[in-house]
Amino acid sequence: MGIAAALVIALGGWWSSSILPDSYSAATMGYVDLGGGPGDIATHGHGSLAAVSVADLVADPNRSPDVTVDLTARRARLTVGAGREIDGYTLNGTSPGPEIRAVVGDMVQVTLHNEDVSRGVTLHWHGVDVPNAEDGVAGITQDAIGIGDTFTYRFIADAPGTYWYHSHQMSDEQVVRGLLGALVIEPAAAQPSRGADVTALVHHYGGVATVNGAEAELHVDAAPSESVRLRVINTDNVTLFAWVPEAAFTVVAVDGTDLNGATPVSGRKVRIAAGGRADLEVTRPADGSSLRVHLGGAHGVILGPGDPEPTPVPAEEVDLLAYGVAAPAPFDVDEPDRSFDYVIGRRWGFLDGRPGVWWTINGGMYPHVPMFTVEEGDVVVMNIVNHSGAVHPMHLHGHHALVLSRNGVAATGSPWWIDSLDVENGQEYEIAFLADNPGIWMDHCHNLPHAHAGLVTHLMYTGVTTPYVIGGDMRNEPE
Ligand SMILES: [Cu+2]
Repeated sequence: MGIAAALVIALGGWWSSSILPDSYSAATMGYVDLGGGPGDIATHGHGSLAAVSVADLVADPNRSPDVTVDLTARRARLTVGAGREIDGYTLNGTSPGPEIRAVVGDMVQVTLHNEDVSRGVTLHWHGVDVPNAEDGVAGITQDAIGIGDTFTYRFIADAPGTYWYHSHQMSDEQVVRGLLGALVIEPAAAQPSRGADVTALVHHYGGVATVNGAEAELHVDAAPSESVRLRVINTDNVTLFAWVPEAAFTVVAVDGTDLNGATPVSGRKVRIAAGGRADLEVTRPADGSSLRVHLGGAHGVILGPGDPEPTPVPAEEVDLLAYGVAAPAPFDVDEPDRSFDYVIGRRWGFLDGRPGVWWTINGGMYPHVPMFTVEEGDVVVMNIVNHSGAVHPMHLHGHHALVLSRNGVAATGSPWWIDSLDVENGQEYEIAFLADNPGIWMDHCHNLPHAHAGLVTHLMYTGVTTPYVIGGDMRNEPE
């Protein structure tokens, strides 16, 4: 056999091994990675005699809701920019959908109805560590909701902070086209008022930058010396930088968790990863001038009247690794039960039969990727390494992780809890989390085209199975 023929055969084998079946269980994809902990590789995704279905991992079914929301998803022509229109989606007739507000401890119940979205819809509660059955991932925690059908999500709003919701069926297409909204969980006790509490949800529609759906500055009627808590939500696929000219501002929370001992900064920008949030405390100057808060290059928020002059983006970032005051971790990060590597690369190969240069995880291409496998109660350390040539906003569902180090430099600031972490090319982040929320959880890049191109794997608890499949009759396609 000639070299050329051998090459064709080898390439054919490589190609055919990349083809995904019409339907498959996410629980059995890839290979088991036990991270140095105990476990039985043979039961991969097939559970055990005592298997628990993701569908049974719900919030207390006997508790009545404190917040009840009905949302209807529809196809729509969205007006963007000066009279331009794009094909998109609305929730209750708008995009973003209505902001959902709850108080910590509330039982939130959201019924989602699909009026006419042919490929089906779901909602994922980004940053809220909901029970697994409520996570909204088509093909893993539920089937996509077909036309005319409804699905009810129920979860306890257990941590005050800034979150958002978005579809996790064909998310690469549905999120960018508008199936999303803000979710704010307020602290329990009426805290001493520090001024207005304002949400600024940033999203690009058809390439047009918007704040809360409008292609314009968001004006906040703040008095001189008044402080505003600005909840910035980055719903786009790329990093958002926020900055305030000269004036000091404080980064009071990141990804739904207040920072400890945060102090005012000036002349710096704040990085908000795709999917991430930052709560900024900004104060209108005492002299009565208005203040412009930049959210990316296009629009932002103006405290006070008028249209203050834009200012260039600062070169320096607020470094959250050393910002604020340290505090002990709630679990022993020095003695993890499991340690995983999540090494992101890029090389030539086949993804579902398509040749190209695709992302890799620990050297393998989707679906030949690790299934990070844990037991409930484990302390888990994950080392995320990126040498793929691009930045990746990494998002683990169902858990918040504590940043331990970056490029070998230990964190010295406030505990920095993340659910969406920008890992730049050449960077290495060590994070830790407590495995306290059983289920099968996506652990993926939130630059959604990257996820669609295979930058996806899962965290699975032993003994948990899913009755849902990727593909299948409902054509579930979470990315
Ligand atoms: Cu990415």
